[in-house]
Amino acid sequence: MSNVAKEAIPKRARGAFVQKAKDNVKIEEYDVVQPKDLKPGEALVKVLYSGVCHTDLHAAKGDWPLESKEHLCGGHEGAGTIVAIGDNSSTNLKVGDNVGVKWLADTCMDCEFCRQGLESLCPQAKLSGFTLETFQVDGSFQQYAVSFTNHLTPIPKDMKLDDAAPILCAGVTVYKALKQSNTKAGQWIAIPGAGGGLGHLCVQYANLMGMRVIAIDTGSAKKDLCKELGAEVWIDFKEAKDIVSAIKNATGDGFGPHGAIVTSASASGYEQALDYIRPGGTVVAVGLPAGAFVKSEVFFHVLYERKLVGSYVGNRQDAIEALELANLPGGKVKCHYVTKPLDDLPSIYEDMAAGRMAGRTVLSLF
Ligand code: 8ID
Ligand code: ZN
Repeated sequence: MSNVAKEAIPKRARGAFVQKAKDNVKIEEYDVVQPKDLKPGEALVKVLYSGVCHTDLHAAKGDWPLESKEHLCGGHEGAGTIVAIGDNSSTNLKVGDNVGVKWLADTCMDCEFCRQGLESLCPQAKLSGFTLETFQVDGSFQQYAVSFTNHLTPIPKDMKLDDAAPILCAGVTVYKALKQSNTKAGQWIAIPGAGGGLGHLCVQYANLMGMRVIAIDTGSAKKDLCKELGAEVWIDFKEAKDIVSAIKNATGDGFGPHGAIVTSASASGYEQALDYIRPGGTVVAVGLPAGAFVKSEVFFHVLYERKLVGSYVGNRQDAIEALELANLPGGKVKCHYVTKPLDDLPSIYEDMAAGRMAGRTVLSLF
């Protein structure tokens, strides 16, 4: 069969699993789905690298008002090579292609939302490493992952797979969120969570789009990273006495930033976002902390024509564009990451929960 790689596909491989929400993550062996068992539209991906997103930690902790799959293998920033494609699949992808496994593993491609490129809103969306009800989809914290040809993202041939991995979620999400903010070149954008996985990429995409960046996070490692990446203003949310005034004054005219991309993984990052946004400005909600609410006094919300927009990952085209921008010569957008083995995932989750990680951690699966 031409749709199966020549290299041997093992019967067993290693992955990271959470039995049920709130359990510890464990590294285990599992049965690899064999090429003959793939359905049309499915592909087997040999995952070389996977970024670790705070979303995986939220899912493992059961932070959200949604149930996830039992015996869940997380991960949705996978980068690897296709080793098999199900018979009778209609796709331009080929065995040997480098591809990305992102959060949106598959959508119906036929509903009103898919037709408009709003694939994240498809009611039948299958989510890598989360999965609702009947759609059981494991993610990229495993050496061989079944994914779907509709939504696998082609990775440019000359792009390193470990560089590409974090773009599949962190990159595409902030790239789309920046577009949603309607902030223009020369205008100010505030980024709470700027030193984290999403945030530090947001600083770079914003710079590339010509925006002036106010980075908000805490600690010297994140400060140094944000400054190095081109943030014009740094505000430490733990040290600032009056964070609303600090952010409003950062723009020089006291009106505050035109846009804000909230990538904070804690509810506190949301509390004052609508208080410091410039009149007419847009707050884009991206971070998904447990039990968080955004409050805005209706009187001032109306008077200052404030906008609050939710933004959820991106569509297939956003993913391709985000990768292309991260692969530009000169490296204007480049994920800053440390690479660790799969076995380190439990301690990576501990560091992430404690806010000790500047940038991203990328798992090496082999
Ligand atoms: O599609 C989406 N909307 C989407 C996609 C991917 C991820 C949403 N997310 C969500 C994740 O589920 C998570 O809630 O975005 C959030 C950030 O994910 P991440 O970047 O992977 O997390 P991180 O690397 O831990 O970074 C979070 C940063 O927030 C800072 C932390 O110090 C850390 O650097 N932070 C916190 I916690 N509270 C803050 C505050 N009050 C804050 N920064 C500013 N102000
Ligand atoms: Zn993610």
